[in-house]
Amino acid sequence: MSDSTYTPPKVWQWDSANGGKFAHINRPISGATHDKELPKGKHPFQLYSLATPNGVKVTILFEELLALGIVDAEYDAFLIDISEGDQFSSGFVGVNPNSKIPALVDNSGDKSICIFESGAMLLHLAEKFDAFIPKDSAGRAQCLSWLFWQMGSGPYLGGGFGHFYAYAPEKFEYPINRFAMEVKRQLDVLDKHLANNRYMCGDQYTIADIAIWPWYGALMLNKMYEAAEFLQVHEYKNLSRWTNEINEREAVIRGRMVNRNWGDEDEQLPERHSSEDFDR
Ligand SMILES: N[C@@H](CCC(=O)N[C@@H](CS)C(=O)NCC(=O)O)C(=O)O
Repeated sequence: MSDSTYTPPKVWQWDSANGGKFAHINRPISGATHDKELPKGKHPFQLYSLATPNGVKVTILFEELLALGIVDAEYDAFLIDISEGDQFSSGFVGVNPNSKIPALVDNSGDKSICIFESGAMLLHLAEKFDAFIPKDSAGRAQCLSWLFWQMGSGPYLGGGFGHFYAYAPEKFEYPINRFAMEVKRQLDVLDKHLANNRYMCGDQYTIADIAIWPWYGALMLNKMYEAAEFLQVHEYKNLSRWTNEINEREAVIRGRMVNRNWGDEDEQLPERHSSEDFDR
């Protein structure tokens, strides 16, 4: 059953050569590795990000707000290449001491506000523009429950399942089994909920959908870890219906492109400074 003969030493040691695909950027210490200011554009919001699922949540919300005609939600999106260590610049760490994309600066008021954690950004923007969040307290509580569900559950999919299934230097049965079990359970939670709800909060499309779709929708569409067959995602019919509906939204198509610097050329927009950038 066990693949491993590893016996932990009394004291953990940092072995920088043994961390899998991201070994070269992972460190057991926080803080900046080099001095570099962040670039700044002209819009009220400055986003520093990459088109991973956590980054895409925020660009989808910006594009949805702009699609509603909310021009005050204009933003500049600068590329942070995490494989190059851009998240460890002094400028980035100044906005997000946790050195992870996305990081956002809201310059729309008298004072600049720095925000880190994608869920905090979704809530900040939804409240600021009074959009994509239910107004009644029961609906709002439901929306926040699913938003925080995603923030708590996503790491089992990404850091757990995804890491051991796709990125670890070797395939180990124990962690792949453990996290595949948990991810299947999560998919079933979503599927059962969506059997009776068009979106996560009933008929209203909200930041809960915007948080969940980039992770679980991408998995359903086989755009994540190439794990659709392994996890038999076609079994989750309601989740599949929801995934496909959101996948067709114009703002979602745009949001997925922003800060993407890999894959199909016509699906990439590494930096975004205007709606016209999508037409070039
Ligand atoms: N809980 C955070 C997670 C952010 C996160 O894990 N970002 C990853 C990319 S998806 C990252 O920047 N990794 C770089 C690193 O770990 O050095 C959020 O939702 O904002």
